[in-house]
Amino acid sequence: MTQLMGIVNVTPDSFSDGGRFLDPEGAIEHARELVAEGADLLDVGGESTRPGARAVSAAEEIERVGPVVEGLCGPGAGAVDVPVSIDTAKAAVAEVALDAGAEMVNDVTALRSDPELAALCAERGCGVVLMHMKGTPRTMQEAPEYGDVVDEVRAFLAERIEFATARGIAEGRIWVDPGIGFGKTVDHNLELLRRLSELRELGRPIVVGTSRKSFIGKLTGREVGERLGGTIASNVLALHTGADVLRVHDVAQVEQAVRVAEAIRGRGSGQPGRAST
Ligand code: HH2
Repeated sequence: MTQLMGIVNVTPDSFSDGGRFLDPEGAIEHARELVAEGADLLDVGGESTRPGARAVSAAEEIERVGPVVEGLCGPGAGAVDVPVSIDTAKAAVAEVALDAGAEMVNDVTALRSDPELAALCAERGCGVVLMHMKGTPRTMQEAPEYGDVVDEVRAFLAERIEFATARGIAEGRIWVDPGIGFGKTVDHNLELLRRLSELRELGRPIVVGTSRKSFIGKLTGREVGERLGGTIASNVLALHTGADVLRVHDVAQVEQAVRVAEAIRGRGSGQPGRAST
């Protein structure tokens, strides 16, 4: 059953919702709405990865996400009953979030930027999302080139799985993600979405994040706030070609689309399932 990962950006500059949920109460309220709409897990992030975004110190990131993860993981009234993932590449941030009750680390650099992060994840036994990115957020959209994009992404993810397991992270805790929009042209993104099933050879659940991304804008001419149709189309097709987890902003709308798509595919009862991280 496809799971929906609701996006909770606690940033001033995320590409689609920067500044909307910068105060902890607002972010917690928004996250609770996403759960009510059908999110199976929440991904809380305190640093934008959009091209050109300002780098944030660990202290600043902790200040943003710490209270939100604490609020969502309880024991207070704001707590949710779905797992919380922390979207960070920094061990210091991940540690605070895991201490507060997060169960998963979503690292868009696939354990390449902070040498401490793999050991922390191994020690805590948390889930880990390993995402493909070519270059860094600052440079990634400068004419990215691949031989065969799917082969390269698959080889990269296979190497990162090996890296993670060699450092003591249980393979069963790892999810992989082709990193839609991270160092890819529109055609690279489309090729990856079309051939997602080839990443199934890795034997790990596949996360896909297309929500409101610029390739949808380039294909449709729509501004970031008007990309729901393209977001739904790309998520429905991603689930058809092999995605297990869809990372989205618009949970209610994508959840409805996923239910119908799954019913047509005959892949489940149409009821969203609970996440197991
Ligand atoms: N995309 C974004 C951030 N984190 N993590 C995974 N695993 N996969 C993704 O595709 C992915 C991700 C970018 O989206 P968003 O969080 O909305 O924007 P920003 O990075 O500007 O906060």
